[in-house]
Amino acid sequence: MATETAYSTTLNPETIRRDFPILQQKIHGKPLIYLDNGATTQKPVEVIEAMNQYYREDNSNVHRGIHTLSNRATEAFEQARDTVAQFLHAPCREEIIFTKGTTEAINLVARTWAEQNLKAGDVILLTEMEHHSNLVPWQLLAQRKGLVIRYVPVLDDEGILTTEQVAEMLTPEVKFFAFTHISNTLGVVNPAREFCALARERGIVTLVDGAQSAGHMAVDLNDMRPDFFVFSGHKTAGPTGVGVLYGRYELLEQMPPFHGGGEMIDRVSFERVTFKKPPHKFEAGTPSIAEVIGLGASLKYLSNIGMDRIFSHDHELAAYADKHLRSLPGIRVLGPRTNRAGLVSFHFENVHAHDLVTFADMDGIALRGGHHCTQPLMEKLGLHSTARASFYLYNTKEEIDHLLENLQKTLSFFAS
Ligand code: C6P
Repeated sequence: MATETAYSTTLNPETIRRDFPILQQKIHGKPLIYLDNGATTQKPVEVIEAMNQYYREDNSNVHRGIHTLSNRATEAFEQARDTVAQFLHAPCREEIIFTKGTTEAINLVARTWAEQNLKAGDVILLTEMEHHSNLVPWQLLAQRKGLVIRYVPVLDDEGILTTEQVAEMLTPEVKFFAFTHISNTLGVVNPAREFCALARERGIVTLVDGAQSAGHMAVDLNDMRPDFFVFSGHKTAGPTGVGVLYGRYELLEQMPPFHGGGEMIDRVSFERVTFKKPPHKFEAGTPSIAEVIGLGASLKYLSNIGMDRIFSHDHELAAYADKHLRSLPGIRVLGPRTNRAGLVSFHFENVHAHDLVTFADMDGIALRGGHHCTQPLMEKLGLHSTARASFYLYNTKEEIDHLLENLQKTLSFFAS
């Protein structure tokens, strides 16, 4: 196997790896090769330290106290909101709502904006490549309210969706269009700006699922102009338990609250309640303070490296893996041949994905195997599961070479 170790980008994964303590370990006696970044990414020292510092020095509740610790915690928490707004190029900081993650953010929109604005017979447009998080909340809502769901079809293993396909399906009955920015199973990057423009021209509200994109490419909401954009902190080198809902302020102002409780109210009497303005209207109760601070630190870390450089690096690794994987006998590789985001899903006729993942683990390699929470897409493609290698800024081509060697060993084992 030829190793083409040079990188066309200026990002040096060998230096970056030093920032990630978890990568310095061995699994089954072999150096850890972490290729499950689509599920969750590893955390740099900066993030661990930021959370550590909060608990060691500033731990207190936010927005409530007048004492010094509470003021410090509130300041750090609200600074993280500024960092998120800057990171996404959001028009204003009040449009950034902290949630538990992508899943909660989508459920928030389903239970508030969509609950209030969609009526029986209205159509929600999704795509066939959506993660269950961007399917199930809409199916639950459709059942409750008599809505119709239509899906932009995935036509082949490459899975590229075109603006022509989308334009054709954005008919007058469609009131809402939700789609993933990057498919977690195919690695397709959808043209979010173009899809949002098509919907906007027709007065259709959009939600972009940025779970796989926010940590991997430059996102400019001023340019993309979605109505809602969501992502999870744990996939952007940040902690679990925190995510973001960006919502256009005009919509947020009109939406009813999601959860009721402390923090989100203006005044409460025994008879009635009035609410704070966004974003606080949607942040009931004590938030995940350390996690929000950790998220801010992760976005600063990524920004300092440069999102365009990270995307190029991820893409280069995925293109390298794609090219070499395709030379393995009996393999079926999903996703586009060009412009692939940093992940590759693949399937072998005679070896189950769970066996591939188990054998990879024996060599210290972390892959994901299964349906990747995209069961309808799998069914459409006639598959039950695939193995998936997903890359990030600390991964190297040498690691992919190890994966290829490991897969060859596994194939030989099952062939004998
Ligand atoms: N995909 C994967 O291994 P949460 O769990 O809320 O942080 O993210 C959900 C989610 C939503 N949309 C997309 C496109 C996603 O990829 C994910 C999470 C992980 O692919 C876990 S199934």
